[in-house]
Amino acid sequence: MSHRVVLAANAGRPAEYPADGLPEVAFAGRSNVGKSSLINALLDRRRFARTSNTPGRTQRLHFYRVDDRYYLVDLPGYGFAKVPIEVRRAWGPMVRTYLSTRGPLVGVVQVVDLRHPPSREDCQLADWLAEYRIRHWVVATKADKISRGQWPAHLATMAKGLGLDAAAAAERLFAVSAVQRDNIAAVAATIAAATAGGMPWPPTHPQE
Ligand SMILES: Nc1nc2c(ncn2[C@@H]2O[C@H](COP(=O)(O)OP(=O)(O)OP(=O)(O)O)[C@@H](O)[C@H]2O)c(=O)[nH]1
Ligand SMILES: [Mg+2]
Repeated sequence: MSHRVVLAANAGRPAEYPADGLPEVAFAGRSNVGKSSLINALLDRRRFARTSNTPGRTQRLHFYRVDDRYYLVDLPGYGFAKVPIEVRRAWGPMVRTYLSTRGPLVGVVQVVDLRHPPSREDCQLADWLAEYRIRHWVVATKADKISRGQWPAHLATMAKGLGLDAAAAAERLFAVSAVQRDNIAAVAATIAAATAGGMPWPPTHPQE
């Protein structure tokens, strides 16, 4: 299915965010982890959200309006040593301001690398999302880079590191490949349900 996608805003501060009140889902994670590639895969676009081999390319909040129904927001990445220090300093306030104040935000997709255990910053982001009581999915990407047989063990490490119990992991943790499109449809369906208001939050099972 082809979506109508518009880059509606490239924002640094709240005054620059869209003001039409459409629901939105944001994508957060380490620089170069594959956030923009995941957004492109979800939108079925090859190069809509800008991807690159240069870490830290996405340094503002990019609001993509989809079918005039909701936004996907590409947040700046964190924690890459090659990103200039002034960019790294700006990241925390920019993202925290967004997460703590954004009314139309219905959930955050935390993008992590399936190959590696979560970093300290990944855990910090998960903590912030819990603190702000924001709906939270974990998408472990680049799954094509390890064999399928290794996925369950890597997913278990990810769940444990980010404090997801078995029920939460079953519901909210996905292994995907943006390149091979593994599980992209499942993530797209989850986002569609959330932006249509069809999912209760907090989830019904107790959280750790
Ligand atoms: N093999 C493989 N490579 C991927 C996948 N997703 C992204 N990549 C590659 O990872 C690199 C970074 O991808 P981006 O989507 O630009 O990452 P990002 O998180 O948006 O990075 P910043 O904007 O710098 O924060 C690119 O070279 C992508 O082609 C995937 O699922 N599989
Ligand atoms: Mg990007």
